[in-house]
Amino acid sequence: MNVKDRIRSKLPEWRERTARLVHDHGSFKVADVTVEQIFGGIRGVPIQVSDISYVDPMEGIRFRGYSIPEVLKLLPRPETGQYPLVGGLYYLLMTGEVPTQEEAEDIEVEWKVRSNLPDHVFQVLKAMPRYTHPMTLFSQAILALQTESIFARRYYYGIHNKADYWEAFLQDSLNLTAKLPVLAANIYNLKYRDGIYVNPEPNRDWASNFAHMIGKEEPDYADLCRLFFVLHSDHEGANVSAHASHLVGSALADVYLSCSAGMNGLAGPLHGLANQECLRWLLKIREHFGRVPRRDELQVYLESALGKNEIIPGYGHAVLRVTDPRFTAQAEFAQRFMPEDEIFRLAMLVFDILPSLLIQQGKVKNPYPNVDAINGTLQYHYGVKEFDFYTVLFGLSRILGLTTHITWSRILGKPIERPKSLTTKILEEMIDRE
Ligand code: FAM
Repeated sequence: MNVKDRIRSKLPEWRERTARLVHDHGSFKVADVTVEQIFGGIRGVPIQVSDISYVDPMEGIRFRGYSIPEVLKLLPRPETGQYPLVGGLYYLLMTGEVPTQEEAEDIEVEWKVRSNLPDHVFQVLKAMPRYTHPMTLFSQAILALQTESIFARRYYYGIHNKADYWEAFLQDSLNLTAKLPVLAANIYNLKYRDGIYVNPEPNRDWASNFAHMIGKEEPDYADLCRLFFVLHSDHEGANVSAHASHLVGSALADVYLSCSAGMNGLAGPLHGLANQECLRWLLKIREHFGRVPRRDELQVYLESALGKNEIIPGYGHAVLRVTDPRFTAQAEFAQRFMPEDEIFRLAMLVFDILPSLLIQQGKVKNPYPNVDAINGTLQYHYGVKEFDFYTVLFGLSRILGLTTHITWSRILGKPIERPKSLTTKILEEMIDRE
């Protein structure tokens, strides 16, 4: 398998680089931590090193050093599509190299071969009440798949050379990611299409198979899936879902246990659920006016909302200080494929007016849109109108990043995480002693 060989060829260099940093500069102080940061969600405190992706405040995410426009330009595409093969993106994340067409297609083939789901997974899901949130089903399904973990089995039977763990983690990562489209699509079908079960087709790529299995056959929607799954695949190593899965994995929990944990974090309303709020807000504006408002009408509406200290969904970011390039990439898609869509026009009108109002208000650190300001708009246009499902789409993509982080953590032999907690009294005494 090419991806495994490519990773293997890079191991010595990366292991040596990490070991040298710890050996030569182990006592170098990276940061101080303030009381405010401890009580404020450890905001901004560097807690780990990960080379899969990095969010630059002024530029947005870079995957293995490549910006979003570069990734969209450089990655190989399918014959029938205009956006990259997700298999190529996975190759880039895993190896750090832009794949050739053949290398990208190799991953797609690996995924096809590994895509079958054991029967018990949907038996578990079908036993759940109908009103179960699709993210709960998604996380449960990943947990149910843990029965298939190659690492868990090998560890039980005694692979004790730490330097070899990563190979089993890579196998588990490929197996889990291969099953995600059929898993997510059939959760959609279970929830919203009377429980029909659709199998993947051998001649389709990972993303277009997902589109096919949820019954969306427009070629544009397959391209939107490719774009969406590439854009959401990673957002460096310290956000809630990435850190949750990294933490669980540090106890040598396998890929399934770790990714299920990551998905439980993503299911929180402050993380992955935000995208549905944004679409709901845009629809509320359209309903308020009975149509897309004129510019002057929207300006008054937004001024009034900010006057009442309302939070505008889809705007602001904890790290970014510019328009999220993932927003821009999806806006360009919409401009090309659905320029007349009413909700898209409304989203762009908000984009035109709101940043300067937020700047005038002077509170928000980033007055520009994040990716959630447009995600739902595009899905809604293509008839994926079940808001609850949007976070599963996000999760399906994000596991590409999570599995890469976990595999590389094992490659680099990262230890179990064990930060320290203090009591309030100890903290007060520390301050008094200063
Ligand atoms: N509309 C109005 N006011 C906002 C705002 C917005 N979109 N975003 C931040 N503010 C306010 C915020 O309430 C705070 O006010 P107070 O000082 O009165 O408490 C002030 O601006 C400073 O906040 P900040 O430091 O700029 O933002 P944070 O880093 O604390 O929070 C976000 C970042 C993303 C949680 C925040 O901007 C927000 O709630 N945005 C709307 C929800 C959203 O779009 N979430 C999706 C985030 C996305 F990137 C993701 O993770 N999926």
